[in-house]
Amino acid sequence: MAVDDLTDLPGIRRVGSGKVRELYEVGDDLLLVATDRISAFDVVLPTPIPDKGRVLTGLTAFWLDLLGDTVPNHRITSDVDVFPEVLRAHRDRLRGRAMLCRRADMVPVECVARGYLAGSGWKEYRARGTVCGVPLPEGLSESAELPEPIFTPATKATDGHDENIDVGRMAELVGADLTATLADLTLALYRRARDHARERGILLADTKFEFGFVDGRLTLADEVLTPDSSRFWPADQYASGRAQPSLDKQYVRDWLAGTGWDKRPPAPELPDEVVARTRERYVSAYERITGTLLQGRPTEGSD
Ligand code: Q0T
Repeated sequence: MAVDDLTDLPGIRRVGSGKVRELYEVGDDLLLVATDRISAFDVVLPTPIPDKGRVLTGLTAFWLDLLGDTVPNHRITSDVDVFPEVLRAHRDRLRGRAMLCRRADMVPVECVARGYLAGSGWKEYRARGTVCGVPLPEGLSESAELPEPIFTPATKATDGHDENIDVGRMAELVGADLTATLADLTLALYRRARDHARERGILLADTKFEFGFVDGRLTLADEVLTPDSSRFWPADQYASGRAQPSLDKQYVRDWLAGTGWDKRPPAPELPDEVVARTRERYVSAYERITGTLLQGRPTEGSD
């Protein structure tokens, strides 16, 4: 069965589109929809991963429940049965994948917390001994755990990529008080999530939060602590001094690398086995983190 990519909900205005998500306007509110699309090496692949959208929306909902006493969030509901009447015709397509949210006045900075040295953090550290201008001890190796988690804000550059900034620059953009508040909040959320994940055998290397204001109150928005906004590493395979395998995408990355694809679109179609194994990675990440089965998951062979 071809998996529906949810880029069109007839009669509902689409107000945003990302590599793997869609944003719709519903009255005064927004509907955030996670599709089954997957990206690798910054390119959206032509082959969807069944259940990926439900895994990501389910993980966001789980973390919002866990972290709800630290900060208010934008969620109204992810229960399609109580969505507004205008969405009734789309209920079955949206079930499990969509979250109805309050519209927020977004803070134009991505709030990143890092507990380990990976990605752009490792690159900057290797070049300058700092991450987002924060000086770090000498001699850290790739993927090393930092002495303390650090706040490393970023802005969306015009090319769509993230550009790391230092907190001084963030203060120029949004003010010193909000910068200090968001740094503290980001680190508090990171620590709680990191501790939860670690108890379940998963290292949360880093994660990105987005905040906004709803009725003047600071509010956590966007997707939260998903594999698309975070680096999750299997704890039992962790060793510093090298890049870590990704909990979710490693199988896809390894297969793509083995094809000799040059990382320019279009990417090759994924074979069924790569799709099945990657889907299993997402579903088992969900089940490990939440301690519950993904509701309504079809049994093997029934689809
Ligand atoms: C947003 C106002 O568009 C986005 O992803 C692509 C589909 C991300 N994004 C979210 C917002 C949100 C949220 N979440 C909100 N509650 N209020 N804007 C803007 N961009």
